Amino acid sequence: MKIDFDVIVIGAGFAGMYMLHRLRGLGFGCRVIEAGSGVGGTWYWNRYPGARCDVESVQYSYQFDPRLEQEWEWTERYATQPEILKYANHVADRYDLRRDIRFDTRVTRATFDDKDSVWTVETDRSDRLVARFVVTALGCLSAPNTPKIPGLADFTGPTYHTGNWPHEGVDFTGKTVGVIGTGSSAIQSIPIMAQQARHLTVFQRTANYTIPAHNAPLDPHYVAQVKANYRTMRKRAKTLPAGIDLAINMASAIETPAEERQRLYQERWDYGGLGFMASFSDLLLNDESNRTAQDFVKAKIRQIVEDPETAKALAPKNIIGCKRLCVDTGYWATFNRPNVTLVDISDEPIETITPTGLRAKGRDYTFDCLVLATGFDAMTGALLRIDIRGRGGVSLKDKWSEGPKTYLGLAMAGFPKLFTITGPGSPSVLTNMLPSIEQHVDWIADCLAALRATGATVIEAEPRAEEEWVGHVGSIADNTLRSTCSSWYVGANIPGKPRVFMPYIGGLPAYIERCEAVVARGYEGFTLA
Ligand code: NA7
Repeated sequence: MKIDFDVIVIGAGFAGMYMLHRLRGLGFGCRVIEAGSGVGGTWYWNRYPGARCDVESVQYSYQFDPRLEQEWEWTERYATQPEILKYANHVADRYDLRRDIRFDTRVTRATFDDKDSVWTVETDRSDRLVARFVVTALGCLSAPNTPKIPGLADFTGPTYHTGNWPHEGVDFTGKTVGVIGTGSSAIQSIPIMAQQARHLTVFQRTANYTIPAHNAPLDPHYVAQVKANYRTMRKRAKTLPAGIDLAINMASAIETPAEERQRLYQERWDYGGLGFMASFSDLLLNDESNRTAQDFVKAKIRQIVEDPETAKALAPKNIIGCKRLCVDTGYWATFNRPNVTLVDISDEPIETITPTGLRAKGRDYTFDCLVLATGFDAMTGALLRIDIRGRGGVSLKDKWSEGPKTYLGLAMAGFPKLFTITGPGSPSVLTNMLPSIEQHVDWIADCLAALRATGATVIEAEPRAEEEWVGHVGSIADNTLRSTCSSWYVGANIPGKPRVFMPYIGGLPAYIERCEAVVARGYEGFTLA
């Protein structure tokens, strides 16, 4: 059988780009297939106004090449989507990656051939490529969720999804706009859309927590200091659960005297960002502790939002940090604007989209443009959009009918020679994605090099190892409050999706240790042939 490539990588976001770079360095013949017209993945598609990373720019970057670290200049504490996309393009140019990436091409099917032990990858451009190995680099939040609200196709104005935003941008000046959703994408974009629109109506199903970003241009002295100490900072970050270098207060919230607790929350609030959840170490372990953080933020909402009814509706009812915490610039204060209306739809779903707006709770709302800030079919959606068939023609869809099953989020029993970068069952979305991506890519690259060195041509996760890992991922998730609410972490945002806590919550250090131990024990839990 003619083999086209040693490895086919699906996706040219940060994961696919670094995978290509590593494989090339090892002398493997590699092709990356990418649906978009450019690199960047998430940052290629999510071009909605205000899109930023919620991890600070100096940390949300590659660390594999110190020269890249030193030469790239981030301009703001939290990088904007255009700046991150520029960085991705810079990386593509700097390492001459594009010549091995096939753009504007979507993989539709990947089939394992039991006899020849190869994968055939098919695309929407009628390619049929044969590879020894396949690596998926599809991103965790890359299959946009368009809810099946009746009448959606009847809306006569433009409809935009935050996860697939027009490249030329959208100017809402003078328009009336309806926004469905109050997740991170909505929380980032609403303040900006509100400045442009004649009127903005926000339809909120679940009120969400957000912490101010206090974003600002980066101080050159701070940047110089980071650059001088990059190795130390990166190393320290890898010893912390989220792979982000930030100070975690190991005290318990509930055991800290109220006044001191308040002072610490205020300090974190003033500093801004996701580090708020590190105010105390038990916020996601203890209900009572969590409530103290909820109360702090709810008091802030009441202080900022002038209309008591709106403030009440904006106050989240969930555990803080159960759904992913958001980071904003002026979100709550936006609801003080006369041109912004909040509609609470928590008790009744939207009845229908109409040609001129939507109907909810028996009332008609009209607007010129509709924005769906309705998120993603997270973690599994992008994989399941591809018809992936393993041994004996078994489909991934069938294998995962009760929820995703992987070994380390890296590989699956029955799907030999297929690796998933930041797949379900890995720390992925609970960590800084960049170091997690690099760790996975390095693990996979080293594995392929080790197989080549030993003459092995097949690697496959063993069912027992997979089962044990899935059990472990589930049981540690059950120990935290994070698995208790209806979030995309558990697939609750997608009707009919099995409710399983998908990422590994044990933290990056424990995960890395486990991955390294697996290698040290001769790829324990894998069958090599
Ligand atoms: P999210 O966080 O999944 O938010 C989607 C929002 O859309 C959320 O408020 C949903 O309400 C709402 N939604 C979804 N479907 C509906 C329907 N049918 N009716 C009303 N409201 C709906 O996605 P984002 O894009 O904001 O952020 C994703 C991640 O990207 C984020 O966590 C960061 O990591 C970056 P719900 O909460 O499900 O009730």
